[in-house]
Amino acid sequence: YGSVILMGGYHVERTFIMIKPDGVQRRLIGEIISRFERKGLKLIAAKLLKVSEEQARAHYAEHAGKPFYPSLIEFITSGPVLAMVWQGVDAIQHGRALIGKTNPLEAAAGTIRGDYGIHTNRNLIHGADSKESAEREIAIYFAPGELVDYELAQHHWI
Ligand code: IDP
Repeated sequence: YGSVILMGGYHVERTFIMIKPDGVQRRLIGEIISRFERKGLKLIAAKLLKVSEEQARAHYAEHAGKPFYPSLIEFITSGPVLAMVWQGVDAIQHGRALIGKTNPLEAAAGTIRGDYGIHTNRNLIHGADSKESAEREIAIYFAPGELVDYELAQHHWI
């Protein structure tokens, strides 16, 4: 019954997180995953893949027509990425907080972009910014059966 008390009134969410091609090339996968693990979020899906043109356009549809859109599509399809789904209480907001602001110049030290990023075009990682985007983005990269349902032994302590 502990989980009922601890989780009462909180929102258990799923968020979509992607380590972009620069994060993979710079071998920051382990460092980045470890920050999400230590935070208390639970990894429920992960896939190393090359993003297709079609996936890239679906993912970044809201930016179509903006000056940086062509280079964004070119960059995100340029090499392997690590697509992930993380679950936990307020996972979407916690993910965004771990990642930091879009422009690494404005991202606080201690965030992933603040610690490892230099430029907006190479900001290492993507994180969904709302429940709607999270669901939409998860569906672009994962089939429903690829999300793994399990309980961590630590569950009651986080
Ligand atoms: P987010 O990744 O922090 O959610 P969004 O505004 O959704 O930021 O933009 C998606 C991605 O597009 C950014 O992570 C960044 O790589 C790129 N981007 C956003 N704004 C600019 C810009 O003004 N110049 C160049 N690239 C940009």
